[in-house]
Amino acid sequence: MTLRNILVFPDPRLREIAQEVKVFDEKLKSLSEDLLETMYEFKGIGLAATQIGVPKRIIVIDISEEKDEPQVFINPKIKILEEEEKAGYEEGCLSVPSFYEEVIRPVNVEISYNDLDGKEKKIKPAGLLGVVIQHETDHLDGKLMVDYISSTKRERIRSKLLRLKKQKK
Ligand code: GNR
Ligand code: NI
Repeated sequence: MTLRNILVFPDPRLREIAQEVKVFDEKLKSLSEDLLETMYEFKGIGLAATQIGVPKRIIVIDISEEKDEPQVFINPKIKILEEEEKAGYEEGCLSVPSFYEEVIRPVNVEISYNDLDGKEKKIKPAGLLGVVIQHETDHLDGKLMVDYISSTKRERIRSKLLRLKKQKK
C-alpha cells in the first residue's frame, strides 16, 4: 500500500474525464488499496481516483463510525429515480481543503457499478451514502463541489487555495 498525494483545486487534472475500467486485475486491487489508505490518512469519507491523479473510474467510500467498512465502486453510474425530491448537505472535499458548502442533490438514486472482480451490482443508497457516491462520481466527470456555488465564491476559494500553495513552496 502506498500513501498518495491529493490534488488541490484549481489543479487542471481535477477537470479530466476519467476512463472506464475494463481490466479487473491485481493492479486495480492495489490501486483501490492505495485510495483507501489515502482516504483514511486524510480523514475523508470518500475518495475518487481522479483526486490522486489517476483518471480511472474508481471510487472508495467509508461512512462508518468505526472506519471499518471500506466500499469500492468501479464504473459507477447514477440513475435519478425521481427528480423532485432533493436535499441539501454541507459538503467538504479533500481537494478543496477547509471549505464547506451546501450542495443540493437528488435523494432517490440508483447506482450501477462493478465490484473489484468486475461483477455488475446495483444499489439504492440511503442518506449520506447517496450523497457521497454522487460527490465522488462528479470527480470522475471532472466536476467539483465548488461548481455548485456562485462563481464569485468559487473565485475567492480559488485564489485562497492558490495563495496557500505558493506559500508552501
Ligand atoms: O471527506 C469528505 N466528506 C464529505 C462530506 C460531505 C459530502 C461529501 C464528502 S466526500 C469528502 C472526501 C472527498 O473529497 N471525496 O471526494
Ligand atoms: Ni471530493
